[in-house]
Amino acid sequence: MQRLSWLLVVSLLVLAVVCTSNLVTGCKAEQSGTEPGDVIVNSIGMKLAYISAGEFEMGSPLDEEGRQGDEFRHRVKLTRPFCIGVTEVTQSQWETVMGYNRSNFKGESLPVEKLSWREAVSFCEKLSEKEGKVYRLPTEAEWEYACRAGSAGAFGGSGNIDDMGWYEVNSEGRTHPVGTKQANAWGLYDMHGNVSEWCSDIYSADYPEGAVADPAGASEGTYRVMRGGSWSSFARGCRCAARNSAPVSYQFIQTGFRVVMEASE
Ligand SMILES: [Ca+2]
Repeated sequence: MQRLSWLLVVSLLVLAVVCTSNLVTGCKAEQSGTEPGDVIVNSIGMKLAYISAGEFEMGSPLDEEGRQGDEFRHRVKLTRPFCIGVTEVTQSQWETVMGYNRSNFKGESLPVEKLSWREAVSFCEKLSEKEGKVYRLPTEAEWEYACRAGSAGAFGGSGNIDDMGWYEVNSEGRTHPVGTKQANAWGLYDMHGNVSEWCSDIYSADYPEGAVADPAGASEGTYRVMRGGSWSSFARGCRCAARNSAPVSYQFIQTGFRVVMEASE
């Protein structure tokens, strides 16, 4: 009888360990993302989509309408998966982390704007400390990969800028709450228009001539990249491949950002 009791206790212990490890595995998968489309939510309510490593054609074809000379098409490989903000950083999220809000158009769910590249980097550093994860600005290549979400055309998603973004024709001269136009194929909103978005790269008009892996921009220079166009841009400035840049201290009422959280592989 005593042996039976011991067997029962041991069995229950084994069962408990198995159940706990399953829970931990499930929780980890939920937190770090396992496949494209998986969305996690951090402590300030920011949603981030898991993006797999992969390859794509960065830049535009010669016959794309509105094309500029700094969009040389070349093969880019991204060797690491990453999580990227499903939306631009909102004023509510910004204020929670930074304690102030200088945006021109005021509203909790509006994208934060009128912030310098340096301030965007500072936000990422503070958020990293708060969350215990590595947050940073996307590289220009990560940004375009995420914007295209598998599309080779001028615009992601439906391919129609009017469906996808707030820009000069439909914005009525202001920003709009994030996530109110259609998402692209990877569930990301406002990659075209609303606010243009700071990236980490130092801008260079010359892309690499051949295939590259994990490009991170020029090694020297004073201009940082901004992507996606804004509420005040024409359609051509909102294309996946369209590039813009400004010095690190400049603040525009057209420019905000979204974050990348580094993902476990
Ligand atoms: Ca945008």
